[in-house]
Amino acid sequence: MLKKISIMASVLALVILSANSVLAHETREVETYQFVVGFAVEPAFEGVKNGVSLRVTKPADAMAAMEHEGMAMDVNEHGSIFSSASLEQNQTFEFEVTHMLEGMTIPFHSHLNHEMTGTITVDEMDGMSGVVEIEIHGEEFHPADLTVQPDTKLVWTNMSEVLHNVTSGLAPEAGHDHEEVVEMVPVEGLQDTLQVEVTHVPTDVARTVSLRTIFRDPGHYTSDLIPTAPGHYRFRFFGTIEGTAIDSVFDSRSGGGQFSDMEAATDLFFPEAIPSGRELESAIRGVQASVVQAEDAAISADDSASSASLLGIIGIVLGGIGIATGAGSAVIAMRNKS
Ligand SMILES: [Cu+2]
Repeated sequence: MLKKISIMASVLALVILSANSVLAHETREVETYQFVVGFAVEPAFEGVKNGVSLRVTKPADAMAAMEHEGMAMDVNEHGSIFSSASLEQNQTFEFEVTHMLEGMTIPFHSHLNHEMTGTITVDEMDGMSGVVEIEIHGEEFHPADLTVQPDTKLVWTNMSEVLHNVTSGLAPEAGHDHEEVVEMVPVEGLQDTLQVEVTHVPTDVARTVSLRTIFRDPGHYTSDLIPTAPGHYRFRFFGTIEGTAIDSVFDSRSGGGQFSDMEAATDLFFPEAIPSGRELESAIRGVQASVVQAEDAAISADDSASSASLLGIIGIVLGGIGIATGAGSAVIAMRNKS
């Protein structure tokens, strides 16, 4: 299993490396699940509709997946029917022969010594039943080739001092390291059990949003969001998956994580720069402050002439607010259209 996971990890690493330039998402094991996390749209720019993207998969239990999907079973495939942990001396591994295997011959081997092989032929009419013991010695299985009926329980016991394992399928030819790809299946229904807290880290503003499914993309979830400030974002997923408690934090790049930071949109505007919401807000605040100053000045002014000119200034300033607000609505309207 450890080997499987490490192979899976290296396969994933390859996939991630090769896709890195396109998709800067972080892939991580969370409990027994695999999370792929990032912004729904990357590169991510402030002011543009985006969201949290979460994909959750888990390793397919080979048998369960086959029963579920009625797929053809390849008993020769490495580990497709069973694969034990490494067995120390006197440790055992059990496998109960199911009716699905009727009529098949399942090869098996010790994954730690590919020279050691055997076969299980399943025959309803002619074969051993009950509990069948197989001893693992230094160089071979005793017995190596057996015929059993469905419902027979096979028990392998490692009699030697050497670590052994029992894996179904054909051992790859000596000298060839076999490749294993663990099939991953989507985990569905998480919109009901998992939430995400989105934090804009520089301002420490957080909001918890629910996840929604994506049409025809099972196991992939998103939340709709228009990020309005650039920089480091943090996604914290919490809740449960299939009864397992989850609380997992993912940071964007500048926080040491692997998915894209939110980038300022300034450089993309053409031909006119559109101020961002936060820029408009601070501009309006500045104008408001000027109005207050002007009012104070008007109140303290003695002669009516200067009052009049100050009132004129207030008028200009108020006009400025009108323009800024209008621009803000225009920006919002434009962004809604896109
Ligand atoms: Cu093997």
